[in-house]
Amino acid sequence: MPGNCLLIISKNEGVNPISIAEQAIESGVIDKVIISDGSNEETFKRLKAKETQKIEVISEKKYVKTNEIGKGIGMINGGLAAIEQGFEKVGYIDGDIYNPSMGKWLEFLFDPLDRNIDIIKAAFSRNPADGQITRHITRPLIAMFFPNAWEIDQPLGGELSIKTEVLKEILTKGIAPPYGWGIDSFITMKSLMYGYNMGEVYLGQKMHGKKTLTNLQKMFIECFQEAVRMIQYFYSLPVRKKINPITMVSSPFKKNSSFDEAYMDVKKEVERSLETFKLIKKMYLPHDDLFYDIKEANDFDSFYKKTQLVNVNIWVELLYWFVKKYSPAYLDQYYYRWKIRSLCFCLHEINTVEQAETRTTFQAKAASDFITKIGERPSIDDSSKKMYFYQARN
Ligand SMILES: Nc1nc2c(ncn2[C@@H]2O[C@H](COP(=O)(O)OP(=O)(O)OP(=O)(O)O)[C@@H](O)[C@H]2O)c(=O)[nH]1
Ligand SMILES: [Mg+2]
Repeated sequence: MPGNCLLIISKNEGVNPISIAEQAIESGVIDKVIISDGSNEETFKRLKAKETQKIEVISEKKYVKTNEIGKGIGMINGGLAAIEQGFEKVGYIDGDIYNPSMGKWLEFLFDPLDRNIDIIKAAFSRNPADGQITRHITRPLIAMFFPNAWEIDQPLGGELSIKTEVLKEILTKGIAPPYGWGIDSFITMKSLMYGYNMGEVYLGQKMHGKKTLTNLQKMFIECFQEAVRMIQYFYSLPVRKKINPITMVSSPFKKNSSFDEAYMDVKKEVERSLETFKLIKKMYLPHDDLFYDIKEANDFDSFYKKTQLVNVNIWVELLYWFVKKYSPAYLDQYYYRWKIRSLCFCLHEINTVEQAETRTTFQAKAASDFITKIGERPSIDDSSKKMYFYQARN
C-alpha cells in the first residue's frame, strides 16, 4: 500500500516543480510526487521529459474535464490522481516555491496526520503587506461563522497535508469544489464543517512569486465568493456538525520577523488606486458615508487622513453585512472596500511583522466577539436553528 504522495500544483513555473519534486523524494518522507500542471505545451513537455519512476507529471485536465481555468482544477485533478493510486496521505505544495531546502518541511507536514489530526495547514511568516485577503476576509469570516476555529492563522495557504479518505470525502461528497482561487477556502471550510480535526504547523519562511494588491482583484472575488458560498451552505444544513478547534502543532522552525524583500510601496499603491475608488457606490449598508468621504480623496495625504476611521470594529461590522446581504452585483464594491481596509491596515496599524500578526489576530477575535454581541452566537451551536441570509439580488 503506497504511503505519502505529494502533489505539486503548477502553471508556467518552468521546471521549478521538478526541483521541488526532487527535494521531496530526497527527504525520504514522500513515496511519489505527482505534478498536476496546467502549463503551455512547451513547459509541459519540458516537465514531462523529466519524469522518473517516482515523479509523475499529469495534465491538470486528466481527471477534470472542463474548459475553465484555475488553480482549483489543478488541485482537484491532483487529488483525484492520488486517490486513484491508493495513497494513504496526500500533501499539496505550490509549484512556484523556490526555497532551497523545503524538503525539511515535509516530516512536520505529514507526521501529525498519525496523531488524530485529519488535515494540517502550513503557516509561514509573511510580510506585513502580504496576506491581505486572509487577514481581512477569510480569517475574520471563519472567526464569525465557525467561531471554534477562530485561531486558524493561514486558512488560504496552498501547502497542506490531508488523509486521503478525508480528501476524497471533501472533493466528491456534498457541495462541489470550485475551479478557481476559492479552492483553499473550500478545503479549509469544508473540512471544518464536516467535523474533521484540523491542525496548523509553522514552517518558517516561504519564498515564492507574489502579487500586488492591484493584481488581486480576481483572487479577492473568488476567495470571498467561495467563503460566502460555504457559510451559506453550512447554515442551510438541517443538521450541522460541531466545528472543532484548531490544534497548533509544534515545529522547530523559528519565527522570522525580518524580510530582505522590499515591502510593498503603500504610498504608490494608494496613489494608483485613488482613481478606482471613484467607482465607490452606495451599498445601503452601514458606513456608506465613510467610504463616500474616502472616495473624495484626491491625493495620498487626504486618503491618509480620511482612512483613519476604517478600523477593526467598523470593518468587522461591514464584513458581517457583506455576507448577510451578499449580492454578486456588489462584488466590485466589496473589492474596493476591502482594498481600502488593507491599505488602511498598512498605513495606520502596523510597523513591524509582529504588529501585523497581532493586529490580524485581534481582528479575528473582534469578529468572533461581534457575533456574540449581536446575539447570533447561540444559533451557531444549535444546529436546529438556521441563520437567515438575505436573498441575493442580481
Ligand atoms: N494547475 C494549475 N496551477 C495553477 C493555476 N493557477 C495558478 N497555479 C499554480 O498555483 C500555485 C499558486 O499560485 P500563485 O499565483 O503563486 O498564488 P499564491 O501564491 O496563492 O498567491 P500570492 O501569495 O499572491 O502569490 C502556483 O504554483 C501556480 O503555478 C492553474 O490554473 N492551474
Ligand atoms: Mg505564489
